[in-house]
Amino acid sequence: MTEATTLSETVRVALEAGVLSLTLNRPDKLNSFNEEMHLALRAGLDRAAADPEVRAILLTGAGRGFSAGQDLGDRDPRKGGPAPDLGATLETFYNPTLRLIRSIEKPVVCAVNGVAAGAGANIAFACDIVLAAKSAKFIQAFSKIGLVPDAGGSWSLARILGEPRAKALALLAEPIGAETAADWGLIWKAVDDAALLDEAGALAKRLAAGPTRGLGLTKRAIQAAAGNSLDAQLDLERDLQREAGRTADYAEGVTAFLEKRQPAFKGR
Ligand code: T3D
Repeated sequence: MTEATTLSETVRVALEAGVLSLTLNRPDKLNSFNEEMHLALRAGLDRAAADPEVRAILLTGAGRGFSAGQDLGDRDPRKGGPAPDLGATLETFYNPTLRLIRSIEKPVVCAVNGVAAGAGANIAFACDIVLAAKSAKFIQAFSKIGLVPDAGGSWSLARILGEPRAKALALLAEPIGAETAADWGLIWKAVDDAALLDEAGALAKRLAAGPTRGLGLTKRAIQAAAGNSLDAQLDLERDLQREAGRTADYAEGVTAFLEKRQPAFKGR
């Protein structure tokens, strides 16, 4: 395993077997986001996008929580001064991260190791495959402090759950457990706490050994589907399949099938 050089301890970064692990690391604050952690996570995601050695990303949290969203200590009204421009903080910090997670054409696996609240929950929901420890909880905490769901939450909750459940979660800020989140289709699955990191790590390694370009194009196709007509999606599939069909991994996949052996994909 190579430890990447990082300017901040707020996100631990490690590369092993093509998997870049990004571990949110402010455990005494339940990995809530301050500016330093935002920038460190963004740097990790930028590296994941650019580095051909990285073929899958694993996002998790250190300690007993995944992330409690925004660090409210940085928003303390008792310190005085004008109200913060939260639109600006979304534009500067949260939105670029959300856009990166969705646009990186490599699988992003999320291992939710404990409570995920506010933007912490919605960052998890933006990832491609989400596993959660059975003890983990997801909370749309925003309404408790007078805010609206952000970090893509109003979009992902409404799309995944439909309005009735999305509104109830957002308006009531009641926690739901990992098994309910899995039953409702918010995450891929809930696993025993002790098995979470092994299972998520194995899944990320499996994806990292896969046909990276094809997996990335698959991500693009599925994300485009909700906004496309069937006609537009069929056109997109044609174009993406043309691209996938020109990859070395496609040739390797078919050759391996014909030779009755396992393929050795190179991510090209
Ligand atoms: O501001 C902008 O830029 C706009 C963007 C907003 C995005 C958002 O995410 S808004 C939503 C912010 N998050 C919350 O409102 C959640 C606040 N936290 C909680 O409700 C609870 O902590 C949890 C339900 C997540 C967990 O509860 P519990 O009982 O398991 O833990 P705890 O005791 O509340 O927290 C443990 C420690 O973490 C505690 O510190 P202490 O007392 O041991 O020194 C607590 O203060 C700290 N902590 C938890 N969440 C945050 C936090 N510190 C700062 N900011 C937090 N969000």
